[in-house]
Amino acid sequence: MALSLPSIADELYRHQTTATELKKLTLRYDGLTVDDAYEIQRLTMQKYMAEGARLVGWKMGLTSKAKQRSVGVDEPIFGHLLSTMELERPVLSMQGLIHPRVEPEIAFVFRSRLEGPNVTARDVWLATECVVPAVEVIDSRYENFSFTLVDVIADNASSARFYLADQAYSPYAFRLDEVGVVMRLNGEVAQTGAGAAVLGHPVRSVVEQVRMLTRFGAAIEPGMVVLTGGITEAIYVHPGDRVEIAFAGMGAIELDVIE
Ligand code: 0L1
Ligand code: MG
Repeated sequence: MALSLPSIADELYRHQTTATELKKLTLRYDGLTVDDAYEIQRLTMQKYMAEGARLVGWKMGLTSKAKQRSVGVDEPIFGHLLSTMELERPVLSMQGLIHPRVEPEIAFVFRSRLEGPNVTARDVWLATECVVPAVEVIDSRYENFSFTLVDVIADNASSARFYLADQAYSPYAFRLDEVGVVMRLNGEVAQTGAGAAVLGHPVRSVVEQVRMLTRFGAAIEPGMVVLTGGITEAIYVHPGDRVEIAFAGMGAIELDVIE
């Protein structure tokens, strides 16, 4: 089929806003590149922003070796975080979602701008206001949660919802690579992990985020949040579920899933 990035963005927007699955783009369009996929992502997000959503930050995806292996890549991807994706309370409604999964993450919140190809971990620490335990809800719009790299980038890296815990911490309070996480589903341990699953250390994820944004002429702006990537595998959730995520030394998030 002939390639028209705006019409592919229209299609994805329609499926995202109606919570309906679609067939992988790469099965239907020849020659889609990673750059095309980021352009489709950008065009799709512009539609939400034209409707009043605000860009509040960025998310890194495919930051663990396990996830990279599952998609057959060796580098991460990024997506947009919009104001409409943020949960004010730790309650996840299934409305507007297809087959959501949740994963624990560490979020960084920034006080100053970060841009450029040569940003270092030290620059990131100096620009960081605080770090916050977070949960990301991913919800691929593709059938069976199955996609290639290009598909998932076009679909805004599967972003759906996110929640930041009430308590923020100094970025110097803990070794974030050593923060252990236990995720329970309805009282049973479902996943365990440590911050080091995120590119070795979550700060590396922010460095990588800035490097990738620079390639696309974007930056981390003051006040923005960055979700650095899943500390464990994501788990499927259904109405009635309760997910408890304990971040060692950083408190816990209890997320209730409703219809
Ligand atoms: O946040 C993530 O790592 C998800 C990136 C996209 C892959 C997926 O949907 O599992
Ligand atoms: Mg994630």
